[in-house]
Parts: sequence; C-alpha cells; structure tokens
Amino acid sequence: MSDNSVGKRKRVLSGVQPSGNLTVGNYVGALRQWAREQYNFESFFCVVDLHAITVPYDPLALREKTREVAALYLACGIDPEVSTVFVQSHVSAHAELTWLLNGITPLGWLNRMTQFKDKSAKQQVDSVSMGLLDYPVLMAADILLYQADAVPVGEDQKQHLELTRDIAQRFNHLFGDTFTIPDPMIPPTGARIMGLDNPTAKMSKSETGSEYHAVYLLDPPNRARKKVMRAVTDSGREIRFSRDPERAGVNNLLELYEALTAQSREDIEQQFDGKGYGDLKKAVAEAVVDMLGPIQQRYEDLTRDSSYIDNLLARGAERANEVASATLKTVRERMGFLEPLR
Ligand code: AQP
Repeated sequence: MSDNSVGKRKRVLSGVQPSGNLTVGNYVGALRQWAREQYNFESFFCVVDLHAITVPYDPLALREKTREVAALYLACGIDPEVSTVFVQSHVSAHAELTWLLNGITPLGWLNRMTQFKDKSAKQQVDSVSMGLLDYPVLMAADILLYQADAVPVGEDQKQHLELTRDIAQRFNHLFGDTFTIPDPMIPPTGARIMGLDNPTAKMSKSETGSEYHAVYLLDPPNRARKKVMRAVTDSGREIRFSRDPERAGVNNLLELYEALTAQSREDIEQQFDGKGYGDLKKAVAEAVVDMLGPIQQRYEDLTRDSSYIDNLLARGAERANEVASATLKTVRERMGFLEPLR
C-alpha cells in the first residue's frame, strides 16, 4: 500500500501542460489552490510536458513554455523549499508506468472521456493521436507514482481523476494493494472559468481562435483590462448569479469576481444592485489586474537569472525520481516482471 499513509503528511500531486499561455482559469482553478495547500500536504507539482505532445505542437515553443510554466508556478506562490517542482519527462517512470497501466485499462473507459471527444473533434480524424486517447492513463501514472492522496484540479479534470481511481482499484484488485486511491480537490469557487469571448466554452490556454478568449497571467494590465471589458454578456440588465445559459457571460464574470475577491455571492449581488454591466466589467478588470501585478513582478525577478529555474528543476526531478522509482519497482514486482541482475 502507500508509503505515505501512516504518520506522515498526506500527499498531493498536480500539473499543468506547457501547451500555451497560462490563463486566469488555470490560476483560480489550480495554481492558487496548490499554493494554499502546499503547507498542509507533502506536495509534488510537475510541468506535464509529455501531455503537451498529444496534440500538434511546436518543439521550440514546448521547451520555452516548459520553463515559463515552471517559473509561473513559483510566481504564483509555490515555494520550492516546501514543494517538489519538476518536469514530467525528467522522471522516466511516468512514461514506463503509463505503458504498464495501459495493459490493464479497457479501451471503452478511454473512449468515454469527454476531453478526448472534444479535442479530437477539433482535429482531422486521421491526425488524432494515440497519445490523445491515452492522455488519462498518463495522468493516472503521474498521480499513482507518488501515491497521492489528493489531486487539486479544476472541474474539467474531474472525469480523468475518476478514471485514475478506477485504474488504481483495478490494479489493486488484480495484483494486490499497491496504489493509494486519490481524491479530487476541486476549489469551491473558480473551478470552471469560461471563455470571455464564448461563455459556453471553458477558458483554455490552447484556445487561440480569438485574442479576447482568455486573460493570460503574463498579459500587461491594459491588455487584461481590455479583454475583460470586451467580454461577451447579453442584452439584459440584471447582475445576478444564474445557471441560465443565456446569462452565462454575466455569470462567468461574477464567478471570476467571486473567486478573486472571496466575497459572498450575496454581498456581490448587493454591490452591483442597480448598476450596469460596464460597472461589473470594470470591477472584474481591476480585481484581475490586482491579482496579476504581484505574480508578474515575481515572474520577472525569478527569470532574471536563466539558470535558476533549470537548477531548481534538476533538484526537483531528483527528489521526484526517488519516490517514483520506488513505486515503479513495486509495480514491476507485482506485475511479474523479472528484475535484471545488477
Ligand atoms: N477554465 C478553467 N477554470 C478553472 N480551472 C481550469 N483549469 C484549466 N482550465 C480551467 C485547471 O488548470 C489545470 C491545467 O490543466 P492542464 O494544463 O493539464 O489542462 P487543461 O485542464 O486541459 O487546461 P487548459 O488550460 O484547457 O489546457 P489546454 O488548452 O492545453 O487543454 C487543471 O487543474 C485544470 O482543471
């Protein structure tokens, strides 16, 4: 069973793909929660570069974004003295465990994943990669290697986490108790921020159709303001939280405001009572800019010396590898592989 279940802090693991510019959705749905929880858990945060090659990508941009995402983890409050920060591909156990888990994962489970359906629908049938279908198994390997008790993610990753639990349970059933069954840790507010240009679709870093889709963490203040001010709303006037699809734009701005200001829904509705959509947008824009300021300042400081992040990632990979290789060794034994003579 897990080596972290008795007398030790519980573990978390999470990651973000270096597949574009990190958005305010990534921040409120994931990174902010990681930073808050890192003191309560033994934390592993990786830049999941192996996931980023499951859709067409540019190798030069991948390398650049991998460093950028790692630096943004720190800029958003991850303390590398407290948490282990590393790059997924620097720990080869992730790829190896994926293959081993592939052997016990039914294809039908993967075919049901909505992210696969959504992302494959955006591509020509012939160019959809095997990796895109296998993405959730790689995610399961990431989590199970560290025997994580909890995984802080936004709402969109809930289905993948359920699959991770299913795979872990199946493995434990077939080969004996090996993996900790992880729980999702979804933030109470901001778990699903929608696109500013299209409030019926999730805000995504790889969605580049419109320049007004998302506020990026490294957007200069004026660009961030402009994006919020151009957010799609509706022709109504009332500023209330609502599940009505017609009112999704205003609701999205309210949810973003709620996540950034930590005010109650009641207080927010009262604050905007009798005001117009323009007032709401201005308030959201200022809350976004206030959030971005310190992150961007820290990012600038951290990236002044280009070797700082690389050194830190090397240290992180070493620590991650210690934990991951111990799990992998147990998995290999349980699955019946002959160990080579050393
Ligand atoms: N719009 C969002 N609202 C709240 N949380 C979000 N997350 C992503 N978008 C939102 C959370 O951020 C983390 C990033 O996960 P990822 O990079 O592995 O992939 P993703 O979930 O597919 O995120 P993106 O931004 O949409 O990436 P692309 O465009 O590359 O697919 C996860 O915890 C996610 O829940």
